[in-house]
Amino acid sequence: MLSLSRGCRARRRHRPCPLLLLSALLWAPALVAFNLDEEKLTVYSGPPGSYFGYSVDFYIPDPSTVSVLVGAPKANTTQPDIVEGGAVYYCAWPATRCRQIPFDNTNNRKIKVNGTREPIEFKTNQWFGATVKAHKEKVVACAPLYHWRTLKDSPEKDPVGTCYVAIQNFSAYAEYSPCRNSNADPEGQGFCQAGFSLDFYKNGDLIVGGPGSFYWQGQVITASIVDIIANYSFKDILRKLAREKQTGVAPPSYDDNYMGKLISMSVSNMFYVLSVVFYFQMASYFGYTVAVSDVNNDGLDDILVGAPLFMEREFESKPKEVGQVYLYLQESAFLFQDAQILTGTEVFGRFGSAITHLGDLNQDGYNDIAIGAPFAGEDRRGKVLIYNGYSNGLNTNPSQVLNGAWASQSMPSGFGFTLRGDSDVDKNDYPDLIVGAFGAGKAVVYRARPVVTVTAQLILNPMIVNPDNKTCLLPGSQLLVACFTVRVCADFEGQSISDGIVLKSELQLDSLKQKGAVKRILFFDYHQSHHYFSIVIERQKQLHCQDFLVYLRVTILAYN
Ligand SMILES: [Ca+2]
Ligand SMILES: [Ca+2]
Ligand SMILES: [Ca+2]
Repeated sequence: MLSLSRGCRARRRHRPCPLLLLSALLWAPALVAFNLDEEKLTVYSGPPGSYFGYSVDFYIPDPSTVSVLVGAPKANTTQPDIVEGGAVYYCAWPATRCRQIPFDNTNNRKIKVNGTREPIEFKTNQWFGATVKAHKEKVVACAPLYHWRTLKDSPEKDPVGTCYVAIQNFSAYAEYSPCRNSNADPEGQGFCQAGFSLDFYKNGDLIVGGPGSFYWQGQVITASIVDIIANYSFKDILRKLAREKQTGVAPPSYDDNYMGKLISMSVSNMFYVLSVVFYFQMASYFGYTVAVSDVNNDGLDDILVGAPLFMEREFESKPKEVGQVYLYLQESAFLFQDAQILTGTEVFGRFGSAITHLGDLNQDGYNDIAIGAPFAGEDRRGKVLIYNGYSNGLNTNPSQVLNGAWASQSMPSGFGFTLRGDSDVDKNDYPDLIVGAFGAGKAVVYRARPVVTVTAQLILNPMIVNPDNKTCLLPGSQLLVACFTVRVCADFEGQSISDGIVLKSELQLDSLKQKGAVKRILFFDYHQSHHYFSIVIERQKQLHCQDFLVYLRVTILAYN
């Protein structure tokens, strides 16, 4: 049976009587419930201090299997002599146990220089698992603070970053470090920090962000997973892939300019760089997060950009750091409207630290969005705000706010620092959401509940009541009264709802009469003007009706 907490949409059709106004209240779940279930959670935990939950993703190697990947960039591993190298955990669903994925079991590789062996790389504190992304059965995770010695005679430590790829259900692994090459130092790719950001194209090719290349101009590198795996050798530390593409160096005016900038790419086989399109407030961290989703359902992808350190200034008052998210609706190919702006409400809440596409959570045809404010809320527990799409963008008020469960201690829990949506873990055809809380070492899976759409109507028989046509004899009296039938009908529908529902209903007669005024119509059986009842509907789209006999009260009636 359906509980009232299920679902989120309801329609009602009323047919008012020409003489008397009736109303039926179906206790629409929209009034009491939200789409994401905050009670039946799955909470995964990692080792204390490991920053478990810093990155999260769904792992869907085939349509029947969904599990969760969680990065813990300060976790210890079995790698000999490596301290806090970082790890990625595989967490089956619905079980709550996780295990480390053995991307790399090795110590630092060494070379012989002048007869002595010295490390050529430095995996301690490399932040492996700061990013993790999956595409079907392929998984990539990166260590953006991985350093290597460079090829110079005098040893150096350049933070080039590195990534590891796993395929075939974690049966084969390969390393990919595109900035580990002879183009060293800050002016080259020595400070690249490859894997600081990470994604896949729809075709399964990899996109790696390296923000530190070319004096922090940053660069984007793409490669095919097939190429990364092919002929991979652990000993081959310098390796250039034939079909790899890298964005190059720009003029020095683009060096480290601190202004927000956004470079977006189409998710296709082609490699577009849309150029620097938007500039915003100094140091607002505009572009800290970017998400793509078609929120207004016009078939064109729209872009969301987070600026979690945005300062709001009101008149002469002190600026307040509240964070903002900008939604750019795409009007035609690569032409965007002015931004719709969502502003955080809590100072230092870091609204916009994470943004994720959720899919259509409430099944109204428009994609929905989750935005993290990881330092917001009581005791800085963190919040995640759900915004519903509609024909003109996003509703400015969140439809639901998820609150973190872990109070800030030595550090905030960071609930909402990472988000991942638009995958269905429990196979109920509704998309679910993972929220990371790395400060508390947690990752939480929220499942979306099915949506029930209810259609209800009132039908009067006869449609026009003649007060002089007194045909009903009131029980226990000799009085004849004018009477008629009120029929209440309802049906429901919804994806993945196989069982019946119970609608708790209230029927009010003469409902527009002011409170306390004498009602002109009463139920024949109860002599009251309102009645609570349940409508049991066993199947979808099956109209269920209930009849109630009512009568017109006679003014001089001495009936109590
Ligand atoms: Ca759109
Ligand atoms: Ca929606
Ligand atoms: Ca689901």
